[in-house]
Amino acid sequence: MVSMTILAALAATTTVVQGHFTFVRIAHNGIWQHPTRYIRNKTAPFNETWFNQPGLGPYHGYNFPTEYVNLPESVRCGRDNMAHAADTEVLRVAAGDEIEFAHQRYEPEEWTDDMFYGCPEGRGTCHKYGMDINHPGPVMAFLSPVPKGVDVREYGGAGEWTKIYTLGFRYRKNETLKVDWLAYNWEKTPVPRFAFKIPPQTPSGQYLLRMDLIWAYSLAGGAQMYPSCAHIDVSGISTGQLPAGVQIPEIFSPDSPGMTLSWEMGNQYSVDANYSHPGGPLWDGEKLVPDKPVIGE
Ligand SMILES: *[C@@H]1O[C@H](CO)[C@@H](O)[C@H](O)[C@H]1NC(C)=O
Ligand SMILES: *[C@@H]1O[C@H](CO)[C@@H](O)[C@H](O)[C@H]1NC(C)=O
Ligand SMILES: *[C@@H]1O[C@H](CO)[C@@H](O)[C@H](O)[C@H]1NC(C)=O
Ligand SMILES: *[C@@H]1O[C@H](CO)[C@@H](O)[C@H](O)[C@H]1NC(C)=O
Ligand SMILES: [Cu+2]
Repeated sequence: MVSMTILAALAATTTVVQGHFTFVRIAHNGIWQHPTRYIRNKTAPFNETWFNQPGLGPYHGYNFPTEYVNLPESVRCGRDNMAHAADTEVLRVAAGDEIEFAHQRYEPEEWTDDMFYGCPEGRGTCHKYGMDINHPGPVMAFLSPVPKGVDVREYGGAGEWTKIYTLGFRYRKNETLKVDWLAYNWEKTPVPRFAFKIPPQTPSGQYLLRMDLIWAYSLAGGAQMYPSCAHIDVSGISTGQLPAGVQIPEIFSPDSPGMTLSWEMGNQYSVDANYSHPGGPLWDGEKLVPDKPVIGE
C-alpha cells in the first residue's frame, strides 16, 4: 500500500506516465479499430475525490483508477464519459462475434502511432512500449442493454449489467504466490489477449460493452477500477432479454463479493473462503453461473 500511495502521489504532482492504464482499443473479429474509436473517451484531467488519500488532491489523469467513492458515472464508464458519448460511433456486430480489447499506459498526449500499429502477434498495443498490467486482479467484460426508445449515445448505464467474460487467476498449489492473476504480468512478458465472444444468444439491440480490471486489496473501499465502455449494436437471432443483471456502482461497493480481500489473498498467498470475482455472476449464454475461480493444481 505504501508504495502505491507514493506512486500515486508522484503521478498526481508530476507528469509521470505509465502509473496506470486504460482500455482504449477494440478489435472486432480480429480487426483492430483506431484508438478510442467506438469507445467513449474520458475527460482528463478530471477532479474528484480519492478514497483514503486526501493528500493527493482531486486531480485524476486519463489512466488513473476509479474508486467506489467516485461519481457513479465514473465507475460505470470512466470519468465524464457522457460528455463524449454523443461523439462516439456505434460498432455493429453479430451475436457470436469475437471482441478484443487492448490497453494503453501512456497519457493521450504521449501516444504515438507505433505504440498501436504493427505490433507483434497482431496485438492492439505494442508490448515493447511497456504495456504491462501492473495491478493484480481480474479483467472482465459486461453488457448493459440500452432501454427502449433511447440511443446508446444517450445512455449512461444506470440500468442492468450482465457479465460475459472474466479472466481471473491460475492457482499454483506448489508455489508461495499461489494466486497467479493472468492479466498481471509482473514478469514483464506480454499480457494475455483480452478476447471473448459476444454470446451467440445475445438478443439484438444496442448495448454498452464495459471492460474493466479491478484491483481489490485488503483495504475496504480502496479497490481500483479501470472502466471503459464501447458502443455496440448487436444483430442476432435471439429475441427476449439478457438474464437479470447487476447495477453499477452498487455491485462494486466495498462489501460486495470480490471487492475487499484478506491480506493473504491481496498478496497472492491464498484464496479467501467463498471468494467470487467481483461484478456478479457470469452469463455463459444460457444461464448465470457463480463467477468463482477453479482451485486446482
Ligand atoms: C480523449 O481524451 C483525452 C483526454 O481528455 C484527449 O487528450 C484526447 O485528445 C481525446 N481523444 C479523442 C479521440 O477525442
Ligand atoms: C483540480 O485539482 C488540481 C490539483 O489539486 C488543481 O490544481 C486544479 O486547480 C483543479 N482544477 C479544477 C478545475 O478544479
Ligand atoms: C506439487 O507437489 C506435489 C507433492 O510434492 C507433487 O506430487 C505434484 O506433482 C506437484 N504439482 C506440480 C504441478 O508441480
Ligand atoms: C458465499 O457467497 C455466496 C455468493 O457470493 C453467498 O450467497 C453465500 O451466502 C456465501 N456463503 C458464505 C458461507 O459466506
Ligand atoms: Cu494504477
